[in-house]
Amino acid sequence: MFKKILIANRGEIACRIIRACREMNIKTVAVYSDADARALHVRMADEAYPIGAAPSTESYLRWDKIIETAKKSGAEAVHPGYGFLSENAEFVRQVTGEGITFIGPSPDAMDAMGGKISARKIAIEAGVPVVPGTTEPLQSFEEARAVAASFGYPVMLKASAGGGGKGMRLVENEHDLKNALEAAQSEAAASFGDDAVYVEKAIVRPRHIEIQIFSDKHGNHVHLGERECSIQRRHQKVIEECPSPLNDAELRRKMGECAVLVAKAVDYVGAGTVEFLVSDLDKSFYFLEMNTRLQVEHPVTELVTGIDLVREQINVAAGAKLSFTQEEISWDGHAIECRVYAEDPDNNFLPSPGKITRLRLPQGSGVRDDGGVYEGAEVSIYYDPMISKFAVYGRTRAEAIDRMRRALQEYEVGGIKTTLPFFRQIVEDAEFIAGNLDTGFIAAFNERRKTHEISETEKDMALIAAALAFGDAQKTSSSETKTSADRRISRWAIGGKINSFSNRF
Ligand code: MV4
Repeated sequence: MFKKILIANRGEIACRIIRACREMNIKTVAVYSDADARALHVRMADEAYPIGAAPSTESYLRWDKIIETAKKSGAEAVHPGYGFLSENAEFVRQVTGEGITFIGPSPDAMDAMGGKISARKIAIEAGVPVVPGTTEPLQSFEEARAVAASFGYPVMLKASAGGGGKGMRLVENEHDLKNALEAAQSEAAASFGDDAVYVEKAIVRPRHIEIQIFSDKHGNHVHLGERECSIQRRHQKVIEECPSPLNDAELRRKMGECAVLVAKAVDYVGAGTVEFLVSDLDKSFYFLEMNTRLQVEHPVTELVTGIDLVREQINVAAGAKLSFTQEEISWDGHAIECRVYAEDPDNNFLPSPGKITRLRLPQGSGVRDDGGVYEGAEVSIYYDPMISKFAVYGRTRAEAIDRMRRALQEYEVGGIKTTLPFFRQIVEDAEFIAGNLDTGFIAAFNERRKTHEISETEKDMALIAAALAFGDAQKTSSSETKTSADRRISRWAIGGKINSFSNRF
């Protein structure tokens, strides 16, 4: 077993990994940029080394400096976390070339799953369902028209060089195809310098459901169930849950088996996630891509299965067999994670960097906060604005939602704006509570929010009109008498509403 591990990351995930190492009595080495000199992960690690200036390209992406630090500190292994170099096959080759263990899959598995087209081909060969579509770029409008007609509308145009939804176009009928194709090609050329576009059958009301898999170096591959990740904003996950509200054991088994087939096909080692699109209409599911790293949202799987995924990563990297068999894995209860971003939900989620002047974390039963900040810490502009994520756990989804509501009442962050108020609205939303989630949830929620605000404003205006009319009536008909209590109550009630109205504008 390793005696010392270097964490090639920052923020909450670096802190999370350090905690697992501490529990395993493994020394930790942190690396940090100039902007992170006083960061929490630097304080928590046993040793910390500066590796460069604030921009990631001069620090957290500088694998030469990271490897140099690993050698200088005597770290026997490197944990990449997520993002940065976590899916960089060349980095893995450099690390292992120095006789240092990379805590994750092989570079070949990363390369195999790194490209959308190669990943799709592997899934097809493994017998895993993929979205009906062409993998080769369209050569003409005529070809696009013929292929779209063969799938039937709606279809989805996608940029071959794209990802994360960029360059995607939903086409409802043949009449819209030509313009949509030209728009998709020009956007792809502008965004990726490559105008190649392919077409797929569009999955209507898709859910994003992903399967956690785990493999060891002895050929064992298991799945740890699903995570519902449909609540996304601009293809960025916001709230994740385990299990999916679909909560269908047969669907979990089938998707889990498919995810394991993909892991086997690339001789996977370590923690990985296979993403699927699931139709909310008929629960058909389709392979999207595989992430060859630990994911931000891994805590909801840990809470429901009781397995510490980071501990398992370290054990597997050190050569141990998986500490569980597929049959030993069970799912109990329900977990929901909210990602706390330093963004202003009332200003189009613009980043809100600055000093955290107040931080009160939720505590008590069923609450877990994976944070990377502290009161007084600076949130900088250089890195992903997610400052922490908290997860709640309950025996049922309803209990977890009650706990999420309570935790949000306790959670306070001062000095910067965060997405907390946004979660406080979502947790009251009937569609969210009912588990009616698909990838269009946030767009629909924002519409509901707008109409709700309008109806609230209309109510306020009606109250103001009534107050003014009441005032006039009082002047003209002094003969009418109202008990003082009535008058006080009505004035107070109306006055209060007016105040709330005026406060809002
Ligand atoms: C789709 C789709 C519907 N049909 N493909 C968005 C980015 C990338 N992950 C794939 N995406 C989609 N591909 C077909 N054939 C709907 C989406 C999609 C989506 C998928 C997952 C999570 C959020 C999403 C938001 C919008 C669209």
